[in-house]
Amino acid sequence: MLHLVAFLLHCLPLAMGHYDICKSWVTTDEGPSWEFYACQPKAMQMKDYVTVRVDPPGITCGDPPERFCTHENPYLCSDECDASTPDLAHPPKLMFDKEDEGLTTYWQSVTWSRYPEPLLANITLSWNKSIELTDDVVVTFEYGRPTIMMLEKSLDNGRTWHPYQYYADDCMEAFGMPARRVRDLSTTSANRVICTEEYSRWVGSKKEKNVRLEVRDRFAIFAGQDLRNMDNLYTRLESAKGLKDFFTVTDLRMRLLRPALGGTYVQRENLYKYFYAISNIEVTGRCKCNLHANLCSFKEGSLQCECEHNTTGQDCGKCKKNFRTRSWRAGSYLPLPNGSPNACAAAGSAFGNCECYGHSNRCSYIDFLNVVTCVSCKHNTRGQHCQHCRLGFYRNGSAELDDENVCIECNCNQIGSMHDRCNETGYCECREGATGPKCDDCLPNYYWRQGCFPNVCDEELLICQNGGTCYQNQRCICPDGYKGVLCEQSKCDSDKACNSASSKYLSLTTFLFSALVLQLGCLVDF
Ligand SMILES: *[C@@H]1O[C@H](CO)[C@@H](O)[C@H](O)[C@H]1NC(C)=O
Ligand SMILES: *[C@@H]1O[C@H](CO)[C@@H](O)[C@H](O)[C@H]1NC(C)=O
Ligand SMILES: *[C@@H]1O[C@H](CO)[C@@H](O)[C@H](O)[C@H]1NC(C)=O
Ligand SMILES: *[C@@H]1O[C@H](CO)[C@@H](O)[C@H](O)[C@H]1NC(C)=O
Ligand SMILES: *[C@@H]1O[C@H](CO)[C@@H](O)[C@H](O)[C@H]1NC(C)=O
Ligand SMILES: [Ca+2]
Repeated sequence: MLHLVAFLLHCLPLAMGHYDICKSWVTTDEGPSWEFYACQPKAMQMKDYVTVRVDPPGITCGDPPERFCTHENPYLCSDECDASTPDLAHPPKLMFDKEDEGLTTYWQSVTWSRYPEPLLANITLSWNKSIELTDDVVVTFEYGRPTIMMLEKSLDNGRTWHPYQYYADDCMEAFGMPARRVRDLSTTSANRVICTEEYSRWVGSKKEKNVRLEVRDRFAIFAGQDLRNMDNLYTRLESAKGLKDFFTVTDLRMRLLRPALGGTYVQRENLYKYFYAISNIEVTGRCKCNLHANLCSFKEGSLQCECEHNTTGQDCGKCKKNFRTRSWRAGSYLPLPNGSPNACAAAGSAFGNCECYGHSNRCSYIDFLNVVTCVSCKHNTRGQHCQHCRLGFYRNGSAELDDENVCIECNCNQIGSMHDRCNETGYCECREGATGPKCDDCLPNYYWRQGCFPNVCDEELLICQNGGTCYQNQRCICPDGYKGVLCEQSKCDSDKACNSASSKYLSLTTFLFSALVLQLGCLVDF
């Protein structure tokens, strides 16, 4: 018996916080049943599942063939890179291959023949799947590490990018940032993006080849050296905002900004020794499955969580059909040691038949109506089952009823529309003169000015007269001497004291005309 206790005591800490099983068959007082736990897949070598892209095109050496030499042997430039000869080619895939013992294989860039134009290269690693880093990212450079580079990450399959870490032999000069070390970060700054000088200084190309993103050292801030106190790390990952996301990526991008210089300034007369060469990129991580899967498989070219807890999706990010009584939630590492599965529940399992399509976690019984109804419908839904859209929203035709995007805001133009409701296809009800789905346009012959107003003037029917010009359909700008909405009225007709230039001219013509009439009158008289 004592032995058994000792055995259990010994084993318990090991079993703690592993999160490696999603469920187990247990016997309780009410008979045997499944018990569910938060679970996650094992960490893997993620380089086996990566697709790589090297930019710009033509940055890989060997096409055309090119000579190069090393910082150690700068005057023996007899090495050759030739893409058409397998032994002399250095394609990108050699950053991820399994190397035979003693044989280093590497991707290599062209040399810096265009100096002083910078030698820039991007290496983008994509997984088409969110993964959580569990160990350092280690990039191995042959022939010296870059003197300036940076690492970027994406969380949305490459749509947006964020800096991850900066590397330079002089951080202030290269990036305007003070040099920091991850070891000096504290619990409140564990997810800070830093610039480090540790991996960029010249120490000889054979001595130190690796550039790291220190994931372990950041974990150690919480879990201690040797990562003994993982429970504390898991607790922090749940509670510290942004910490989990810091270690999550779908893509990584290395931006190589300046190659190794051999510890001195650039020697223009021998540019054959400046280039990048990477023999290995180690990325250790696990599929992000939101603690709903302990297996992740590679299917049809993509990683995919094998979801449990009645969840589904590439990251187990939603509930399976017919299991959407509650909103989906990620599993939690807490409480220790087994966490909470936060499983999706079948319709009808909680409150009779009250389906809320995943827009509410709560139902309530309304006594006098004798109905069960969903409470606090989210995602802009309303109704007994959260099956309608709130006022001012309309149904998204391409979304299922249990989709978070099921209701789309009407977005009616406040001035152009009668109210902020819209019909089932998103059309708002417009005030007179306004048009367009959102009533933010004007009908022909109307102009927009805090609403639609009928044109005062235009180029067709309501043309400004007497040389007037139409200002934004709002009014005619009349020349001197004319007035009226369309400048149709001469000021002289009503105003006896015409003293502008044009009215003088007019009076002159009137005078001449009268004189002519007088003369004609004389002629007729004869
Ligand atoms: C590398 O990627 C960045 C964006 O992350 C882009 O601005 C830059 O132009 C790229 N450089 C090359 C050489 O393709
Ligand atoms: C990315 O993964 C999704 C989901 O597995 C898949 O449908 C899609 O085809 C993949 N895209 C690429 C470019 O591999
Ligand atoms: C998921 O649904 C199945 C029925 O299809 C049920 O047997 C199982 O217990 C459910 N799992 C969880 C975690 O709720
Ligand atoms: C409608 O729903 C689909 C599916 O979820 C979503 O991709 C799309 O963005 C939604 N449309 C709008 C306008 O929100
Ligand atoms: C919504 O209103 C627009 C414009 O009045 C109309 O074309 C459309 O058919 C209406 N949709 C529905 C579902 O009534
Ligand atoms: Ca290699």
